[in-house]
Amino acid sequence: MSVAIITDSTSYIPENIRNEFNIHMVPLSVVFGDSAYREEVDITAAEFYEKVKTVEQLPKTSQPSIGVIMETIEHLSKDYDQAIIITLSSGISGTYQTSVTAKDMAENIEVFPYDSEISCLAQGFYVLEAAKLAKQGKDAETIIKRLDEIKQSLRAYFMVADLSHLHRGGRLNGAQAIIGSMLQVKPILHFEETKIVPFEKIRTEKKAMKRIFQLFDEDASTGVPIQATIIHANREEDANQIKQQLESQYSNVTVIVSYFGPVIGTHLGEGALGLGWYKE
Ligand code: MYR
Repeated sequence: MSVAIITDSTSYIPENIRNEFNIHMVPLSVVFGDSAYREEVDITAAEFYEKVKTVEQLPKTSQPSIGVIMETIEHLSKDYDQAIIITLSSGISGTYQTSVTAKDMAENIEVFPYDSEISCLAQGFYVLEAAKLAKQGKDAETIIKRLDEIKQSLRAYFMVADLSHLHRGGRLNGAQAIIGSMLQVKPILHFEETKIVPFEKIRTEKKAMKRIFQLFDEDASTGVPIQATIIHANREEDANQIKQQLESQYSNVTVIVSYFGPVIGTHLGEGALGLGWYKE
């Protein structure tokens, strides 16, 4: 049984790793005025954070069309029996739902849409594990069982410099009543049942990071091997410093530095930071 692994671009797995692990990618886009840019194809994260400073009207984002997803699947159906499409959370984008439609339309290949219920490299953890297992010859059902196991221990918390981006894009749930006061603070955010909700209201970034490290310590201090990612929106130096700090504090922890690319960056704004991890 040969299984193709497809991800959308928001897992932000660098091209060389995608090529190495035979991972296929369908891009989401950022739209500035009338011009759409497919992230990771037409625009890099660095270019995006530069461009956004120069425009009056903030960009919008769009999911891949059914046509693009079908094209990818049809191409893969020549060489594979099954395909798993691992998408960003269904509560923040229609990409998962479009993959479900693609499953129904696909011929000559069995398609399995998988809702990561998260995004960025935390979603990428599912993709990398799936690619590893597919290479070992495992079938889609076995791979999905393993992804569900990862979901049991996967946790991710993040914070933004300015909540108004998330609020404007309509991707912040459960905060309507306190949104006015929350714009002044740095709440820790996380995903609950596929949607972004505030986890705790904290006044400063320093205290918010301290609390995120405390949450991380609950798992890291047990000594089990942990794969983590620190994700940043144009603040690589801080992210590298956090990686060093965590890896020197815990011998059981490996941290990958990753980034909020153009699509996710549109909704979080520059300066966001997140920490995600799972028990390997
Ligand atoms: C679309 O237009 O379909 C894409 C919408 C993307 C919304 C992104 C909202 C922020 C996600 C934060 C992920 C943090 C993961 C650690």
